[in-house]
Amino acid sequence: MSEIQHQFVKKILTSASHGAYEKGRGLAPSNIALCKYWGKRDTTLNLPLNSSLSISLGEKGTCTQIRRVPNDQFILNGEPIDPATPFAQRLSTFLELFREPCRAPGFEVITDNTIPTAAGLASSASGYAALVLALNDLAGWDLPRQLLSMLARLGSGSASRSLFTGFACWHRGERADGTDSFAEAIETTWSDLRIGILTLTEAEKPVGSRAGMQRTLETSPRYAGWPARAEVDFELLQRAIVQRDFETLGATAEANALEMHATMRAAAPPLDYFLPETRTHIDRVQHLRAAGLPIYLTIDAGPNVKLLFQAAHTTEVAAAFPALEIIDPFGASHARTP
Ligand code: 2P0
Repeated sequence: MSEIQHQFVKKILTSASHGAYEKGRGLAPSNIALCKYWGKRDTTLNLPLNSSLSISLGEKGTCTQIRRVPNDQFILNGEPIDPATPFAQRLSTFLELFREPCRAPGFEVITDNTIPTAAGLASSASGYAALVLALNDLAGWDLPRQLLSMLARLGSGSASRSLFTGFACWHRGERADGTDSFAEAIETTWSDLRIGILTLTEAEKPVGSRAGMQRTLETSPRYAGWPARAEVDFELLQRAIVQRDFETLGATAEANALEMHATMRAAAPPLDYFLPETRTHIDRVQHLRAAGLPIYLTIDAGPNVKLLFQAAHTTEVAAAFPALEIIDPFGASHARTP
């Protein structure tokens, strides 16, 4: 990791307490962006070109336990990870930032995901958020979540939003030093909102988000319009949440996702994350809506489709999509952010 990143971490940790415990633990939900993050203004500090807004996926996410050991050891879903894999290398590089502050030559990281890794269900988001929470616990920093969101951001941009349950927004910020690019919760609940997940494949995507967004930014002629468009959607979504305006929420999220994919497809070489079934599902959702069912969709950097609908329509939506996994993001069993 670069000196700039080390300095950034140092700055964030100036307000940290010091406890130093034997073990740390962190739990973070996955999140789905309704206004997508796609493109960076700074790749070192992971600063985005546009603000983004997400909803967390209840109990779907990552649980991570961490302790100090002489050399890094990673266990993912019960399986030891070969240190030579890109996954382990990215993790070790990120942990470089925390060896000195945690007085740890190495870290044992035991991580359990309840979502497939790298299948477009934002596992890097919950992964880096849970890791930062575990580090905060291990070192007794007792940092507020907004500051933790900036540390998680260095691991993966979307991880900044996974520090929160329910709706979260990640502000793009203006400053070059990255200190105003943080995420925070939108303090509200929307009890009849439902998310449906249509998992078409759990296979790893051919182009990761990081490389994909960079390619889009550098080569897609449509990208010039993206940051301003996303800021408009960000505002529309915030208003829709306050006003409980489901139609605006759904329509804005769907249009935002389809614009992101159109922008990616205009890249050179084109970036197309869809499978034929993805297109079939998009048609299906749009036909059902034209026939009067209030249902919308969003799609991340992968082929899987996520539906947005209200509890009153669960029976019709489940009948139309029998393989659907339905999530109640504000359900009573989901702990709220402390
Ligand atoms: C999002 N995605 O807002 C968008 C929509 C995927 C599609 O954030 O380079 O893994 O680690 O900051 O966070 C995925 O990008 O990228 C992502 P990095 P990240 O959820």
